[in-house]
Amino acid sequence: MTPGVECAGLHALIDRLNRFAESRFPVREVHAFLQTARIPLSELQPYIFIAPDHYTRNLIYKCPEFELLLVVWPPGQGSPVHGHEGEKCWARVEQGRLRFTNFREIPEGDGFRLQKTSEKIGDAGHLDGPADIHGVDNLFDTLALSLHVYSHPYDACDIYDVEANIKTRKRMHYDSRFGIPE
Ligand code: CSS
Ligand code: FE2
Repeated sequence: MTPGVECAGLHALIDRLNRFAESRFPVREVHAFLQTARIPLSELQPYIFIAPDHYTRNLIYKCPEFELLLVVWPPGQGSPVHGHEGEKCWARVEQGRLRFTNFREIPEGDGFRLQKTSEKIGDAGHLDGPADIHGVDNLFDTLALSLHVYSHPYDACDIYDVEANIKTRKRMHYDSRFGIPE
């Protein structure tokens, strides 16, 4: 194994995440681990479901404490700006490149406005998070894959209209679960 690489393979990753769950996902340790863990693309292959007109959410593992997803981003596709419900959320680019744009809510009158706080383009190996309010897009001409750890699992989030400064609730669904399309 390459020096500094802590685990190689989905099975070992999930084992380790289950151990982190016992200590409620300590952010620094989990972050450091996710920066070094490597998953062969061949192990992600069963979870790659491509829809030309939206990104797909593909569940790899789920327990009460966390879920692990592979998100598949065709060229030109992205997420709306969304919140992460105060959860601990990481996304790691496994293939291709993604843009991560972070925002925060600034109270204004009875409502809020969104302020952009940072923007980063990540290549394979880039780890984003823990995320709060952000948008993710694939601006590039190759398929991008990212591995997401959410603690705890969540199935609804706020979607922001950045121009109008409003947010709405959106329920999320999986495009596939455990390698089987929905
Ligand atoms: N949070 C989005 C992907 S961008 S991190 C989702 O789970 O659909
Ligand atoms: Fe997100």
